[in-house]
Amino acid sequence: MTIRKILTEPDPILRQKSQPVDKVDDEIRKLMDDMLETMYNAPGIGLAAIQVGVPKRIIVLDISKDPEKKEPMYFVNPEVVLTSKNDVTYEEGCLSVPGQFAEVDRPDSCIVKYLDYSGNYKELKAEGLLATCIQHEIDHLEGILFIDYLSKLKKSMIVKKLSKQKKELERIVV
Ligand code: GNR
Ligand code: NI
Repeated sequence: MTIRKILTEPDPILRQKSQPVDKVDDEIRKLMDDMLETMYNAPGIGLAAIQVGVPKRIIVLDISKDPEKKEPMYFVNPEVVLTSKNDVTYEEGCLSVPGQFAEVDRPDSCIVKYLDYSGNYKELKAEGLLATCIQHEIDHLEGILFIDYLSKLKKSMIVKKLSKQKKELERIVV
């Protein structure tokens, strides 16, 4: 397993729409293993393939509170088939928007269909943090970041800050 580099805003790759996977084979499983290791290393509770620069419809999650007890979840070609009418507000963060957090409203539960690590068809009813995370990750597959839901002013302040940080880093690295 390999830790891959996580792309950060503003990076145009993060705005690409990811393409469906046609077969869950060993190459896809290798990618999912790398994504999981990259996510644990960050650390984060979810990761979409596009965050490591791969425009495929794949997400990994682990929302278990105990870092000793790993509960990895893999979703290939995930699709929300139903969302509840009730919204819930969570303070969201994103590994591609480092150090920035903001409240976002999303449906508090949803039903998702997807292919698992073995390529088998599954359906899952997600609630609470899991529902929020799955929706956050599926947004990545459409090129959407949580900052897109904030006011223009809040979003532009965050993007400005991140651009500045990137430029400063480049100056040090190069
Ligand atoms: O690690 C993460 N935490 C998080 C917290 C609240 C809502 C969503 C998330 S997902 C994020 C990891 C990430 O960027 N996934 O795309
Ligand atoms: Ni994210």
